[in-house]
Amino acid sequence: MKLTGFELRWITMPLVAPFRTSFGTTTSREVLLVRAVTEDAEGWGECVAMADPFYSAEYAEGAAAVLRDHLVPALAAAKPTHTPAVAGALAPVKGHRMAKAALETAVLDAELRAEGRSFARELGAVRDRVPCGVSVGIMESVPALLDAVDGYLAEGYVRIKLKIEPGWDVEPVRAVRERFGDELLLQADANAAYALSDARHLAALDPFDLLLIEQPLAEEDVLGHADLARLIRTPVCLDESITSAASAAAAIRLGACRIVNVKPGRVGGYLEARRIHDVCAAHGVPVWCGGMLETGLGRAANVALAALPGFTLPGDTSASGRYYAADITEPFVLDGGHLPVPTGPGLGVAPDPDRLADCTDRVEWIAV
Ligand code: NPG
Repeated sequence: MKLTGFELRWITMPLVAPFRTSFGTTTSREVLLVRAVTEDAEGWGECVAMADPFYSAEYAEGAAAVLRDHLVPALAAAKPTHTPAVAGALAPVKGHRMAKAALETAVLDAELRAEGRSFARELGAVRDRVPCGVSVGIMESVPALLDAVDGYLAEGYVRIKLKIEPGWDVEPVRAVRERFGDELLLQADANAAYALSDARHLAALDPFDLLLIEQPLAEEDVLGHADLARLIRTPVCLDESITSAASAAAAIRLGACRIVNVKPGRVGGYLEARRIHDVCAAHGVPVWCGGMLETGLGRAANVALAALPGFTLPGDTSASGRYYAADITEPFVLDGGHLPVPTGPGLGVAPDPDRLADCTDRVEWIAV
């Protein structure tokens, strides 16, 4: 593998409907894409950083800056001959895992495309399709929420995740449970909107048999999650707090989570995501694949990861149409509540050139 250069590409994708979480409302996804060009192939990585630093400290313009000024130069100097060497070359740069993940994914995609191997095979996938859940944003009213959930269930989604925040938690969860019954796989995601002093209030979710409550407390508050886990019956799942395999191992040992949401972009890439899967599997901790409103590029890699054996819960790997009227790749379409795991070389999908041109705001080339 000989690197020629990297393209940073900013695209804007309007959402089919606004998506509200405890940290804000998104109406349009601004995505930073990285294209790696080698002598033999090209590959794509999608940076999951949002436009603003409200979900995490990282944000898209910051990711672009660290890629341009630090990460790409570090890679150019290290001249890695294969992808597993990339993380080591980038390690002197602290943090910036979303930027690192995009870079490593682009290099991995190029390497696998050149060798004719798929992401799924490389990561160790054991399934050819994965069951899909859907994340349902905070709504104006409970009737509007029930209509939205009804629509997603009609499309075939096998699990519903409700975004919650103080003032929008017990009532919507109760309404969905009562309307759709005990069989529905249901979970809630707080995106760090609560404090440990809310434990009694969160215990009011216990009767609704949620699969899990995701990231109720702040990202840094792993001990708080361990305390909370002793005060509520709903299993605690960590998202934002899990930044690496080491942090996953520590959280499990502390009793801070019984389930882990693995987001490759948040942890520095698919190879680290696989290590988190391995750590969790060794401890009997189920994992599932999270989502960050990815385009078809990021979705393809997530679906491949979700096909690993320890991913025993449905992920936020929804169809392209959940967020985008027109994806930049062939759309991922739900089939009986599942998405097919791509089998072609690399990610197994590629952007449609016209569609990509239509949504591109800016392109920058960095030779190495
Ligand atoms: O289906 O891609 C998806 C999105 C699922 O709810 C989802 N993601 O906190 O997990 C999350 C949330 C999120 C969205 C986080 C956007 C950050 C940005």
